[in-house]
Amino acid sequence: RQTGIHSSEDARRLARRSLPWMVFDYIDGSAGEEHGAMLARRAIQDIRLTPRVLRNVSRRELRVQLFDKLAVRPFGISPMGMCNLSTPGADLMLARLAARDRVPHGVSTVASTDMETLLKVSGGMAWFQLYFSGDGSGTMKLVERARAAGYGTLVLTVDVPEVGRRPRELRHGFKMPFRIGPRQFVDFALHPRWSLSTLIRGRPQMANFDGRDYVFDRTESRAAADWTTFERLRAAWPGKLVVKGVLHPDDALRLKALGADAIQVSSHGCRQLDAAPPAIEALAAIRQAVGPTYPLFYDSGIRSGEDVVKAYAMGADFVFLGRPLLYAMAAGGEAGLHQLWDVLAQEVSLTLAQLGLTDMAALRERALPHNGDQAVQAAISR
Ligand code: HOC
Repeated sequence: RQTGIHSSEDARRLARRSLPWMVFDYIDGSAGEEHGAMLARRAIQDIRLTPRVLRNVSRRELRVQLFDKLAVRPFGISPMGMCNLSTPGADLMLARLAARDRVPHGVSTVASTDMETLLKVSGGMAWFQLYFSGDGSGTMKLVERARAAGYGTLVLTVDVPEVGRRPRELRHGFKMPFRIGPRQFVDFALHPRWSLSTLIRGRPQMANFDGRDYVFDRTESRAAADWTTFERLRAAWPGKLVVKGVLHPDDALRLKALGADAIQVSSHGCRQLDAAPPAIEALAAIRQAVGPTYPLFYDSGIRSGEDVVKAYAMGADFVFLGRPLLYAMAAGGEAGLHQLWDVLAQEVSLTLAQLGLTDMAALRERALPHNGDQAVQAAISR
């Protein structure tokens, strides 16, 4: 089924039409005045990649080695809360896609489907994303549950000591899980297709977590997490531990020294701090700090295959996307998701061809702006 999605901006435009304002603004909104989100996008847009010619790029490889698995695509699925707000069954659509393309599927603490089901449906490709939550024992209960379910990788999100203020969602009275008052009622009534398909199944719930501390004044334990908390978690978790939400090279170095298996450079899609630096610039600085071989992942502001390539050029070993996938599912369900996914893969492949490269590893090795290689010039210009 054709869904009219030829770019993530197409998906966003269609999602804006189909979703209630409250849901669209929850997904689309960022912290504060959203200036940081705009700068983060601009920093990615401003990276220039110089084409190289006559290099026989007829066979191009998009597969990427990721820990002990070979991902079929060089990008994966970011953990996102309450995905089923975009369309019913969204979590399962993402899990099926992860199983098909052997890419990691971030399962959020605040997912709307339980972590056990998602691990199964993803064919073992799910990674459980952990917030420090409730009292410390709540966190450990989730860790134990993830281990019992068979998860091999934990993604610890460290950039939410408190949940960021996103005025757009607050204006609509968005809460997790949301309540339906008079304001929402009008919004839902004006979006009958979404309301009939979604609300008829009951409001999407948080399946792993009761959400008691999502509200702003009961977050003591999450805000109190410190390096000792991290060390305790590292000691308690035998599997891979990815730490997500790092922007400072010193934090990255300390996490590396304390045994994090990988760091995910991210500004949480600029949903946490309007003043955050563009995450793509932090990625280049952190790559310089941690050296060429330490695993670095990236998310925040990726909207196209060219953006994926740029993130690899700036030092990423793997890239994750969030919002565009939600837009695509809101716009066209599972068909919309597949259509955008294919667009992204085509864009990556075509970009490699333009750059005279045949695989992502070559790009990563050659394209860092500081390593002096002539194959690709990737530079941030302002
Ligand atoms: C327990 C804290 O990642 C978002 C979510 C934030 C969820 C915080 C839940 O909306 O960006």
